[in-house]
Amino acid sequence: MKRNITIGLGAFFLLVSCSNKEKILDALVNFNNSKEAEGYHFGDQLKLPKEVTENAEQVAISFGDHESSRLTIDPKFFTLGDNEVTFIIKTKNGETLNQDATINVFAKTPEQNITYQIIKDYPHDPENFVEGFLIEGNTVYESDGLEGASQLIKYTLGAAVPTLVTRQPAHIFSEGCAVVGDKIFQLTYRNRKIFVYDKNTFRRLSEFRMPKAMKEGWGLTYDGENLIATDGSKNLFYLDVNDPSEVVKTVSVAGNTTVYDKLNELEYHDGFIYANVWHQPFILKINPATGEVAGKLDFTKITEENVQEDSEHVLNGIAFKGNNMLVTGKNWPKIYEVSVQ
Ligand SMILES: [Ca+2]
Repeated sequence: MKRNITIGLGAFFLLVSCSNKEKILDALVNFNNSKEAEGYHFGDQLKLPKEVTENAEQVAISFGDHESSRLTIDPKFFTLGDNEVTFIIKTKNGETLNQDATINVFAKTPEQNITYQIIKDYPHDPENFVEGFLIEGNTVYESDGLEGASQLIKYTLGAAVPTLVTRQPAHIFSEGCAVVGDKIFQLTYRNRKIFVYDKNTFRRLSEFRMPKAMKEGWGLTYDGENLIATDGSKNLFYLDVNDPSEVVKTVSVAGNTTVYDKLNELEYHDGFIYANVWHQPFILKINPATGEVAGKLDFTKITEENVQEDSEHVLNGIAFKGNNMLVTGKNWPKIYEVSVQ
């Protein structure tokens, strides 16, 4: 009889423990889901539901390689945009519960809607799958992608015919490019190489390994001090111009209500970084000090006109001609000159 009572009690405690565990995790999941769209700002406290706090001895947030028991959106641990974390809860009855969550951290100030006027357009070779695009004076430097079709070209704005071309071997997929003095740097998509050319002759001068921290090579620009690269995430990677296999720092990007996870072609201009987002019809103006999106230019109309034939023919080219922006895309037949208001 005594044995049965023990088993009965054991089962009872097991049941209580199970339902307690479910109660804690359900409450945490509901809480995290409800906060995902709303997001947080740096300095905010995480006010976890009482089902968690009343039953927890300790709550920690794991970021994979590090952990924090402070339930604050501290920039020491969190980055702007989405943060994939795991809540680790030590319950009062000695259990450890894990729950994954996405915590979004947004910019404090809403991004400005930047107005513009298209004042002119120029021809662009619709064969070119643009991955890198910039202009110096009247000379356009363009890096075009796809395996078997990758090349670096230069041409005079207005004439789509290149004056200089260097093609890549078929297995190389070229991505963003940036001019630094007399050199031009060219990223590759998954070849994990960064090529350096003489910009006047396109003679290849050297190559570097892409930094391990970057998943892939996407966009590239130069701010006068560092190269800045994207890898298809929310991050801007600052690379040492003397050794671009070294990451100097990483800046994560987010808007006031939006996570931007696929930053692509870039252009540094007048203290800001301009980036387009893969498969989105707009260009972001990013404050490089914080990663906050300060403004946004909406190019829905020209994107719709150019994307009709193929959904991959997305906006992907930003350059500055003086203070006017030049915008183009993958296989677009035009380059648009935009006067930014
Ligand atoms: Ca560019």
